[in-house]
Amino acid sequence: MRTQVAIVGGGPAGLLLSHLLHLQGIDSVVLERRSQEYVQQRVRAGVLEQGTVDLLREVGLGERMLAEGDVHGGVYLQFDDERQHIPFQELTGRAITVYGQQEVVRDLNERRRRDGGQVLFEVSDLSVHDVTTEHPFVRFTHDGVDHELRADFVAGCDGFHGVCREVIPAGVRTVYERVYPFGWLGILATVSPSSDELIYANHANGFALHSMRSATLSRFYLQCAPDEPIEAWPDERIWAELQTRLGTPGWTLREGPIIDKAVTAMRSFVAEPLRHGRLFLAGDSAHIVPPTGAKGLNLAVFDVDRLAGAIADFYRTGSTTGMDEYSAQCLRRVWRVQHFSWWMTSMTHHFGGPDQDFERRLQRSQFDYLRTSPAAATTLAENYVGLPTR
Ligand code: FAS
Ligand code: PHB
Repeated sequence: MRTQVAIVGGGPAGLLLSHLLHLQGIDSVVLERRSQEYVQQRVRAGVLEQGTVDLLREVGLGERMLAEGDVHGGVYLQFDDERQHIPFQELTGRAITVYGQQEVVRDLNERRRRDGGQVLFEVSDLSVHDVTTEHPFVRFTHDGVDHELRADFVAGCDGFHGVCREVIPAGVRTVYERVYPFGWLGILATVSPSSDELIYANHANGFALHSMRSATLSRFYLQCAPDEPIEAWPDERIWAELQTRLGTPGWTLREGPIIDKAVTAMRSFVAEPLRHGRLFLAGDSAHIVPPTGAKGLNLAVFDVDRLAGAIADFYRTGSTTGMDEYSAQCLRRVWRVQHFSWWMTSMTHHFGGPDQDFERRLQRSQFDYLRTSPAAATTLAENYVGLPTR
């Protein structure tokens, strides 16, 4: 098989890259390990930055997002039972859109199918070769048949647990990592949201987040132990803890059937560089942020927007400038987002340890500063809605 760009991974990064390249008349093949059903039902991100929304609309993927997504002009921060609003729209003129990652992935798959794109699901035994030559290739098995896909470039969009990052030799790759002493219990419930916008709460029992997917589907997260067995969280305990951590006088949290729950570990991770010869990493294959800043998906979109532009330049003009600058350009945004996500996590979670009382006093002061200082609130707002991407 032959193509121009071999894309490993059919998550949001890989599919969007394939679409952006298609719009520039560039061929690609997407190789995905899981089934289409699995990739489209996997509950992950829910918040789209202004820049992500603008890009998806520009490239013809805005129809359902604009019709079904929910535009939020702010977010609530809560310390114990004190809740305050951070008005993004007022402070920055920009907003976020709440629209599930599964929906974005579904729209992308539908559009690739409509445009005759090649997305192969359930591939296995995938390996990447010769990325430091002009003729890289990917070996894989599909429907029991072994294949060799030759390409000009390989895009590693295979997430944190993929194979592409490991292709960059240890001597070339530098890893920066922080693993947090807690995880998130993520819950999906068929009950209408009890808030018009997201609530991030720092309670003495730990962090809690009230998010949503639609007028009938709510999403919640609770700070828990990183390796917490899901059996430790029967539905009654989940609702009791959500009532406690999100509770504030005069406000009621509606309860309903829980249809999905899973525990996610929390880490900050960056692997540098994002390019090795003709292999380019994008999205979670190169960087992971704790989801407190709602940035992972948005960062993946930023990467592939940059990568598609760089590859299109090469085919159009022969220039390698965009490709040569790709890693540095992405890393500038990656580290800004890493800082913001770590800061949001540090401000709202319990780290335990001997000085946790001192830590909590600091968190309290941060909360009060955000309430009283427009400058501080603007810092949070402009990072949360996403700094301009162009
Ligand atoms: P993905 O992991 O989504 O996709 C990689 C794809 O590659 C997968 O489909 C995988 O099956 C495939 N793959 C892996 N190895 C392969 C191989 N060897 N061969 C072929 N295919 C292979 N981000 C936010 O912005 N907001 C949030 O609220 C948020 N919540 C999250 C909740 C959870 C539980 C998790 C885990 C992540 C969350 N994130 C959130 C981050 C998430 O959205 C990621 O940033 C986003 O999925 C990144 O997209 P990709 O880089 O495409 O990686
Ligand atoms: C979500 O809706 O899943 C979500 C929202 C905000 C976050 C993390 C997750 O910070």
